[in-house]
Amino acid sequence: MTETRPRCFLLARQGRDDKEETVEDHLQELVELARAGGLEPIGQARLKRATPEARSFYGKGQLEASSSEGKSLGATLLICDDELSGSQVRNIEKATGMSCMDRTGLILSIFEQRAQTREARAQVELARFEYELPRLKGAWTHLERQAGGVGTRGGAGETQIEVDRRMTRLRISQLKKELQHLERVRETQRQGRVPGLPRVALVGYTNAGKTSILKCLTGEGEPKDMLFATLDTTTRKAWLGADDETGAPKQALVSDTVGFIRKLPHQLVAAFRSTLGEVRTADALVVVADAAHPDLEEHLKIVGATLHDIGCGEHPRLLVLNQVDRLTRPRRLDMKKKHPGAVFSCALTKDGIADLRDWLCELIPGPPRARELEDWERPELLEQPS
Ligand SMILES: Nc1nc2c(ncn2[C@@H]2O[C@H](COP(=O)(O)OP(=O)(O)OP(=O)(O)O)[C@@H](O)[C@H]2O)c(=O)[nH]1
Ligand SMILES: [Mg+2]
Repeated sequence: MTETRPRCFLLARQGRDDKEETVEDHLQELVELARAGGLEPIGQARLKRATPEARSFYGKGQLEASSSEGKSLGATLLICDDELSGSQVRNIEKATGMSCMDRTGLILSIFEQRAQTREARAQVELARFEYELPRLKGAWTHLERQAGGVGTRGGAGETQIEVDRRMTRLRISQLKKELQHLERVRETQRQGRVPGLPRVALVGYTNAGKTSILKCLTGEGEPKDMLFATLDTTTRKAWLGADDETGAPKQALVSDTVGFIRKLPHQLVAAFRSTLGEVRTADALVVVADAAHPDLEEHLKIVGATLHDIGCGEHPRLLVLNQVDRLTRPRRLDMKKKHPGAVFSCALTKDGIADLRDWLCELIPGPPRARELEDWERPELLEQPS
């Protein structure tokens, strides 16, 4: 039996200063996000509009044209690349007779489908409630009425919308408490790790090859051609070589992490505080990027800005330009000029992984260097008490 996925039609606004190809690239990314969310994108439209329209964001005429094209192709859902308010979503649904979801809603639903561990589920649930809280208004306006002070409702005069907001806030504070507890557990685990091993986090745009690099370094990890395949942080020991003099193993703890994306919903960044704690507390970051992606430079900027937002702007880092097997030779040379400090890798053939190992080795502290003792440390110089 073949699985039928709900069909969707994608929309993105092109503002006065937006280039056509940029909006097309963003729509292409939305296609991949929709697929990752279990939907079947069947068409898309770039809607020119200098400024968003307050009621329906894209304007009635353009919406009518797009929705009838979508419906004729069997779509029941509109996915919008732009962030919409709750009332704009409802106005679009009313005007088109189709369901509507914005980019943040779609990313949240991918995370909801993928979250497996208790921590990831709690983080995603928290992000969902934070997203829904300001959108509750209106969803219940038809029910909004004064309610007397008995039962689950609060004091006299609390309206349905107030009850909903109160319940949502209550759940948000429960989830935050649960996450604080899980964060403490994580911190204890972190402290229990082998001391002295450098800790390195693999970070980068989603689908760049972080898990593939983890696999090259540690033999573990399941790469997938899919946005947000990894949600949970996995930490594994990587063997980097043996010390030339002592023969002792050189090792590092490498963490795979959730990918970043353009307009990563701020609710998710906040909710993934604890998971991203692995990045914050790492000794160094390995930024993995898909060198063959047409939007590489934009991806790098987004990764840089996201790292800055989560407080890792100053961490020592190495850029790994991965997937170089998909680059033509001239593009490769071009890129070497542009990013002279980067390691060029192919996770499929393990090309460049030795260079990455070398860099990681430099993070390993050598044996403590002999230093001259200061006077106060030399008992023979201390005056004997008389
Ligand atoms: N051709 C080629 N494909 C690669 C390379 N590295 C990874 N891939 C493929 O790219 C896809 C994504 O790889 P992942 O390692 O899962 O990427 P990720 O960064 O962990 O992605 P998320 O966890 O979804 O954010 C997979 O299909 C990999 O097989 C490479 O060097 N060359
Ligand atoms: Mg991954």
